[in-house]
Amino acid sequence: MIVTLPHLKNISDMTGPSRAPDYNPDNHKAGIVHLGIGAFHRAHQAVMTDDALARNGGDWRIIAVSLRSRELAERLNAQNGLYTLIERGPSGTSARVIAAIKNVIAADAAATLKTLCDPAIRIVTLTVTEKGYGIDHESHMPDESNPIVAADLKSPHTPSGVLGLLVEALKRRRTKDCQPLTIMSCDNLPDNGALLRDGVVGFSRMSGADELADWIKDNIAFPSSMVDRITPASTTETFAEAQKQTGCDDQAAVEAEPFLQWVIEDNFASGRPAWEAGGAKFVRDVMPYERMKLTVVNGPQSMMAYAGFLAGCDYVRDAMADMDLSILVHRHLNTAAGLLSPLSGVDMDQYVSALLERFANPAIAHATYQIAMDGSQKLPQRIFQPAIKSLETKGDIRPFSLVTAMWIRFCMRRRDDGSVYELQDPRADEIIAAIDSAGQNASDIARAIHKLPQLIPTRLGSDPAWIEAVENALSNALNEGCRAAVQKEAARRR
Ligand code: CS2
Repeated sequence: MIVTLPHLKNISDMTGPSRAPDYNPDNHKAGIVHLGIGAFHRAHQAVMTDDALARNGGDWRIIAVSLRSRELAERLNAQNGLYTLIERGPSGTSARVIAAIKNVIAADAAATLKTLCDPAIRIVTLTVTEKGYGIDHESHMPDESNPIVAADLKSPHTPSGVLGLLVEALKRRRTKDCQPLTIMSCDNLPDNGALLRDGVVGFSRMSGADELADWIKDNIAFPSSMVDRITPASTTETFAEAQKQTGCDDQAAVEAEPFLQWVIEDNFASGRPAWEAGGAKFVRDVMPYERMKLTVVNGPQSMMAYAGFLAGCDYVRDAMADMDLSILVHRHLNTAAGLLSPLSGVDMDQYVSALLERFANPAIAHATYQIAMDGSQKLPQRIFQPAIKSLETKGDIRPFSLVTAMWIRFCMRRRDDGSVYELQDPRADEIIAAIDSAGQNASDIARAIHKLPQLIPTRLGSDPAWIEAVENALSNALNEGCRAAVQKEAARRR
């Protein structure tokens, strides 16, 4: 007999063991617009907002925006914004239903703009991924070669991209005399508050609105923030677990590890939810936390993504269970941690050992291919910056040159067993063209990639020791195979 479960639509529909929200969401209006409704947002900010609403109340529910795709937005709207968060740890699984999201705007720029201009909205948050801003990460200026930025600069009154929407909304809010807004990036980028502020101010100037640009600088808060939670893409197993936990069909469920960290610069223009209820930490300077996260958490993840994927490990937990890769993870972690200045309140040894357990979590299937996506946008802050620091302090550059070589090898889109896969990266065409025109030789390929503009810093590309290390690792991978190259590199550590 086939039993059809009800859709998760009302808290009263729930019948399973999952925790229900501890408040009545209907008693709270929206105060936040969130751009980018991916799994990361649903597994962190929405969760802490749920905690804040339960403990302190307030009109802080979230109107989320799906900038490009309609599917997930429609699913969430059909569920009144409700979804199940499944936490999978080594000692078990638990679930709770989150009610912080009021509704989702599905790929509708005009509706997004209108909502951004609603005087009740006091905070705009973003998780749009590293590539989603349309801002050059080096110069902090809008990237005019980005087609959406270019189109929005041409028609600033009908924007569809992040910068265009924010600037037009700020312009209209200013005329309406709305409360000043706080705009906060939650993406894995260093100094993400300053990056976004400079991008928004720069866009405003480039569209001819100098006075608005000055007003934005003086009136709008752009706090930086760092988020850490391992969140794999949802699968049919996520949805099956959500059914078990809630007794309802939930096609918007997400899963994550139990660990959750959010460090926020305490700089808000018109109030904020009591996110400390969910464990958020408010600090004056987020930068050291961000650097720690990018180099110690994300760096080794990228290593496992490229070396692990090519050596046959589909998930991070498989890479951690592999003797050679696990040696390389330890090496990378310790080298990266050694480059950081001590951070008050953080015991680095404990942080590192907790991290090793997080990576090895057998209950989380974090795909190496998922992390491998968008390497050109991730490696500068995760790998190249610490590599430069290592060079400058005469430290070990090999952990970083290995990731760089394995990333280049990954960009060749073929595993050693001949299986092919897609290179998902906004600069894929350029990277593939550089590799194809370089021929078969490791040194030629490595040099061609180093010549691509605004990718690998010249500080590295012009260093003979760095180039030699990348070429050697790439040559091992090409001549002996990726698995053998990983074994050889790990053997140096034994
Ligand atoms: C991962 C991150 O996909 C990726 O690039 O490295 O999403 C990572 O899992 C999170 O930053 C952990 O907080």
